[in-house]
Amino acid sequence: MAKKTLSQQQARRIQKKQQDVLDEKNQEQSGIVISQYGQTLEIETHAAEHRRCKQRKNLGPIVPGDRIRFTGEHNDNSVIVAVEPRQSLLARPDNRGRQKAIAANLDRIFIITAIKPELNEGLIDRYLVAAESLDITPIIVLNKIDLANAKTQPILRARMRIYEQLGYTVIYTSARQEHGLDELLDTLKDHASILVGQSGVGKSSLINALLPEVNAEVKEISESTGKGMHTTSASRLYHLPNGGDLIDSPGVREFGLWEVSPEELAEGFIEFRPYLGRCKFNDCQHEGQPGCAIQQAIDEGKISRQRFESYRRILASLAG
Ligand SMILES: Nc1nc2c(ncn2[C@@H]2O[C@H](COP(=O)(O)OP(=O)(O)O)[C@@H](O)[C@H]2O)c(=O)[nH]1
Ligand SMILES: [Mg+2]
Ligand SMILES: [Zn+2]
Repeated sequence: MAKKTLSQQQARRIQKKQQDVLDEKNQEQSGIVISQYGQTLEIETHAAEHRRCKQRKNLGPIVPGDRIRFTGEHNDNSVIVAVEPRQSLLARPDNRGRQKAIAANLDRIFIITAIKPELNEGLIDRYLVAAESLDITPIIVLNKIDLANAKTQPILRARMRIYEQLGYTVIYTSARQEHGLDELLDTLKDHASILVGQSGVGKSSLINALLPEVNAEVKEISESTGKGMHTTSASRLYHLPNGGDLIDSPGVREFGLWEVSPEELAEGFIEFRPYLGRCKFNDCQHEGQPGCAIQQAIDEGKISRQRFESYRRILASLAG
């Protein structure tokens, strides 16, 4: 059989195609995704210019915080052609239970708590587990410190000490009295962060205090329930005045526990880590089984009972 050879015309066509690919590569620029509205993405170019882009097919979801490469010169011809590998990806189940990407490349999760609605360690522990399972550094914020008085202040500090002793940073703020905001800004500086926490703790108020341009909707706490209402709109990446980025994602702010396995849950209690895998039985449930290393650590005061009880409660809720 005659060997198949390329006609000169075919060869020229292939050469041209290769040249087109090269040209396109040379025209590629890098940018960061600011926001996403359906098929359209708003990106920021290296020159800090904002641009509307389409995305090439098969790139999958592209979300705020994504580092991307794009081609084109203006809003009408710009196309995202590649997404850089992500350091982290925050996702949550949508109403059909499928994982929906929310934000990329976050490296800090600020867990916002308050004095009203009442401080709830169980919720803090859930958020800590979620952050630890994503390998994103959690920071705990106790907001509305203006509501504390000489009597309650030391009690609150003592309750937060358990977290400080675990090595977590705790920041005391008042969005209302603009207290602790400099410390908050310092901790946000040079990081990509998101604020999470129960409805009504003051997330929107803090975002407004940090980023006046955002104008997040502050909801009056309903008198009867002590809780705020939910609002949702698109997530967006903001640059903080002192450096660092804050991704504001109203839908995810109130989001509780990302899906974790029982193993991830135990790993998410960082003080358990040295003892995991050291129980006598491989399948130890840490519920009074003989030779339980976790139980021994509790008895020796190395793991607090409060945290262990919290672990048990979350474990029970996962099974349900
Ligand atoms: N006393 C006090 N109230 C605050 C503070 N921050 C927010 N609030 C109030 O708490 C309520 C809920 O605030 P919001 O920012 O909407 O909470 P979000 O649901 O977490 O976004 C509003 O009535 C705010 O005015 C604070 O530092 N001190
Ligand atoms: Mg809010
Ligand atoms: Zn055990």
